[in-house]
Amino acid sequence: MKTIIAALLVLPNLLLGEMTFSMIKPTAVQEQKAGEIIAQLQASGLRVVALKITKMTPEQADIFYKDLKDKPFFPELSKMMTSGPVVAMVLDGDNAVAKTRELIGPTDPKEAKPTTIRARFGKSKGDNAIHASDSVVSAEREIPIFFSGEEIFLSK
Ligand code: DAT
Ligand code: MG
Repeated sequence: MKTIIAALLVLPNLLLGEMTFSMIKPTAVQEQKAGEIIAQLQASGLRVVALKITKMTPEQADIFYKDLKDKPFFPELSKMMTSGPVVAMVLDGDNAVAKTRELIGPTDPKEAKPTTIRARFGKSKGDNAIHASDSVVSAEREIPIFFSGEEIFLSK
């Protein structure tokens, strides 16, 4: 019985791989950098399985950044994230969460390796070109804020 339950838990991961949520922020979208950023993600083997251009509402920003609501920079962050369209996506692949975090670099572009997306396209600690989920649990929370199941295309 235990073996069957374990197999059922492992099976979706074998079939689907790991998914993460990523979002290109308004300044990078405005500067027409979305194509280059997505190309860099795909070049590392991540698969784009959902994609949309959309504008976040302040209510969505409250939900999305719920853990940062009490931070002094939250009002500025919300204003920036709702200032123009974002490009939201779901990425699928082996270790998609850690791989995407590695590719984007640390929060502050000034501290990021030159080849990372934040070093290449980020302006500042807040306006840092791209978001990516920091864990599988975060990805599972963030993906449904932007995508319904029908908008995610996992078949190979
Ligand atoms: P990350 O996006 O690297 O996961 P985070 O989750 O700590 O970083 O914060 C979410 C976003 O909030 C981050 O991309 C930019 C903004 N932010 C974080 N710390 C900040 C700070 N000290 N000043 C301004 N903006 C900040
Ligand atoms: Mg984060």
